[in-house]
Amino acid sequence: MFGKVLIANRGEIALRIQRACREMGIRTVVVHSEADTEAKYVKLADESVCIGPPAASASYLNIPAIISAAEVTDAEAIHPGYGFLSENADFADKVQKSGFVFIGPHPENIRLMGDKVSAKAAMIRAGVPCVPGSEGALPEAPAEVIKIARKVGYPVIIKAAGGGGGRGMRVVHTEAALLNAVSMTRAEAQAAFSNPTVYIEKFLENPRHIEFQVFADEHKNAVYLGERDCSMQRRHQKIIEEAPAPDLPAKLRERVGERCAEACRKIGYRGAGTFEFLYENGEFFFIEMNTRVQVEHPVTEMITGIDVVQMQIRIAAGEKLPFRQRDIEFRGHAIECRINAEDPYRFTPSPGRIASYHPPGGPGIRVDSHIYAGYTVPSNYDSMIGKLIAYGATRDQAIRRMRIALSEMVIEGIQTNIPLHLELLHDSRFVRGGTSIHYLEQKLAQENKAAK
Ligand code: MV4
Repeated sequence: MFGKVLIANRGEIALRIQRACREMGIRTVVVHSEADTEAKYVKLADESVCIGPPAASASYLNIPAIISAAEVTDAEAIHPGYGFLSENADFADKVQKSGFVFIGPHPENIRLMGDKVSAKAAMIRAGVPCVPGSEGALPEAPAEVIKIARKVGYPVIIKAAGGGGGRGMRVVHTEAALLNAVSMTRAEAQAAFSNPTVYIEKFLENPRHIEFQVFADEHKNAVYLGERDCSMQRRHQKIIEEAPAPDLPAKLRERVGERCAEACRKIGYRGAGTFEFLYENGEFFFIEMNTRVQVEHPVTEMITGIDVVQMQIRIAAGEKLPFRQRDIEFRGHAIECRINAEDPYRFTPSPGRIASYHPPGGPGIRVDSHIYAGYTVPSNYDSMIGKLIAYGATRDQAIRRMRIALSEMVIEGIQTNIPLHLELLHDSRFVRGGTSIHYLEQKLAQENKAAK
């Protein structure tokens, strides 16, 4: 096992990785920007290195500075967390070429999944069910584009190969709008990703977003750790996630999970990964694969008892998966609320000093957060300041515990989205379970109308 790991991230995930390392007896180095000098995980780390000014481009995205920090502190491995450089194949490459272990997949697998056209082609070959659409990249010839869209059937969605996570897409309802939409998406894709490649898919009107967590080691073993329902989102920002997905038949979970694990073996995947699907009318359609640990990993940890971050570190160190698929049991239900420093209804960021903080507790409650009373939430980064996770034997129990925890949680001095979460935990459609990816935006639009 490694003696020292460098954490190339900030906020709650930096603290989460640090806790995993501690438990494993690994010393930690944290790199931080000038805006994060006062952060709790910086003080708690065995060593810390300031790598630049607040702007992420000058610090958390500064590859040479991070690699230098690993060199001067003699770290053996680098954990990238999520966001920032976590899915940057060139970073993973440079980490390895500089003699460090990248705690994540092989760079080729990151690259494969970063290009959504090659990702989809690999998944089709591996037998993972995908959304019907163009076979690979859309050709240039207008007549060909029209032919493909007709065959797929309207409405269709044009997506950029370099996009993902909701960037670079356009829905098209009629043939009259098709060619213009394709050229606009191409132009935007060129500007945003330096890659004009686009592809086409059948547009699914009212799906749920369900993703499968997988793990693979360097010894050809791969397992799935069940799924998470992340449908409660606004503008591609998830706000509530849960595991298991409400009303998902066990047989279907098994069938799709096995396909994901098999795909990992086929592509020689290593480490943690997430297969994102749209789920509609009892069918799964692959859209993207994430090659990092995800924000919502705790709900998987709660229902499996497996420490996802420790597993990442063990696999990176070359260990075998310590379990087989049949050893993994899904038990109970877990819900995660992302706590954001923002106006709960206008969603404008609310950075600043936290005057007081009272975290909740009690049976089945977990708080993953780096905040404390007196901490100043910087304005330079994402507004997520922590995650509240509730576990219960049943979904109903998890909901009841989450309501209590939210009502106990006090964060003063800044605005947070706790009031929105409280409202959602009492929303009859959420309580019933299985709402679509459009539910929250539709609910907010309704409430806005009612207020006017
Ligand atoms: C789609 C879709 C409907 N049909 N693809 C958005 C983020 C990116 N990961 C893929 N996305 C979508 N792809 C087809 N063929 C609808 C979305 C989508 C979405 C997906 C997951 C979670 C939230 C979403 C919000 C809007 C649109």
